[in-house]
Amino acid sequence: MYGNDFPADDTSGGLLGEVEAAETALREAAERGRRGAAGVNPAAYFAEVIAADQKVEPRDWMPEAYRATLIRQIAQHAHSEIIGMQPEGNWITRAPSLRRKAILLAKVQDEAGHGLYLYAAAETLGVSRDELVDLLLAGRQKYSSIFNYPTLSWADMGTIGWLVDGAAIVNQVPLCRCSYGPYARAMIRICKEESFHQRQGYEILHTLAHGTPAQREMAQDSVNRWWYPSLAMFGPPDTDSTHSAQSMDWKIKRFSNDELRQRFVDMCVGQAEVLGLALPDPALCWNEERGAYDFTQPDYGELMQVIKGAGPCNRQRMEHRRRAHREGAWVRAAAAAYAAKQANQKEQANQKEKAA
Ligand code: FAQ
Repeated sequence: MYGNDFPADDTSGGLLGEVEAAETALREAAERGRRGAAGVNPAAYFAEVIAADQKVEPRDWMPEAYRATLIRQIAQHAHSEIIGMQPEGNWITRAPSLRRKAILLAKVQDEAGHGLYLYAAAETLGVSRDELVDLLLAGRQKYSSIFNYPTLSWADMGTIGWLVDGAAIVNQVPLCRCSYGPYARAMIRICKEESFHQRQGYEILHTLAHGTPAQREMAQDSVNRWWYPSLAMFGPPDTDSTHSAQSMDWKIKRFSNDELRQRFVDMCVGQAEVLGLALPDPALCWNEERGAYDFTQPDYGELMQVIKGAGPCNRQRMEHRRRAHREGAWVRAAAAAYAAKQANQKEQANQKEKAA
């Protein structure tokens, strides 16, 4: 399923089939219904649900650490989608044609939508979107390292789609089988949209790679800059990953950071060949024994620096987000006033109906 012989129109390496399987499993789990809810020890029931590969739902008892892990991961994921709009937003006004502009605009809007689904999934755990946004703005929650790198050329729009959305898909398809129902359901829809995002990026790069020498050079330069940061998106190596073991026991994560990174590399090699672009790793070579590619690991020291806030664009990204939040205050106030007015009108209409 993760091999290189994907059909030409499926640059996600056939992963969409896995999304559909997860969707069917979710439906079947819902149909089977919940067993033994009444009078059962809640911790035992939680363990049973996890062991049976069923879904934990918001109304269910869950260990506080499970809840906290989910809030941390889903919030980080939501913030990534919202901050992730900035590097591409930078190129909307400079897209080379109306067609490219319309597509990029739609993609960036999708990212806002993904952020909203994810904040809504996090809210089912008893935390409000406002609280999560405040934590991000106060620098107390993270977002993905990848969005702290600059977008220097139009080719970066192609590479972000191919590599960044590609890495996101490899990471997120297993999350469609996450043990927490609202997160798993949000991920199904997100992965379907990410697949389109990846294809549009691949198509931009394919066009550039088969264009003029200058366009080809721009595409190669872009792949050279984004390759290692994309590998780093999967997180620290398994030996340094603080949360993986527990998250895998709880079936929040289904694969370790290194397993997913390897899948991504194995998927990209064949795709780079079709593009006619080189991956910037002289050590990349097929290992017959492992049935996988050997590759140079990203610089994890750099990843930690970026996570701590010292990446090339961390300051700029956060300043922009804080400014946008400040400048959007009147929109939030207007929306709240409108909602209150509507609720008031509805209440008055109800009372009138009762009195009549
Ligand atoms: N960046 O113990 P682990 C996208 C932190 S969405 C920043 O391995 P875990 C769509 C980690 O939080 C991209 N921080 O952690 C798009 C933890 O810190 P803490 C976002 C990172 O959670 C495309 C510490 O390091 N995707 O791209 C990173 O088990 C194009 C130790 O790490 C998701 O969020 C990193 N790269 O595994 C949008 C997917 N890696 O909290 C726009 C969901 C690690 O202890 C344009 N998240 N850290 O202080 C996950 O799958 C996981 O959270 C991992 C990390 C795999 C990211």
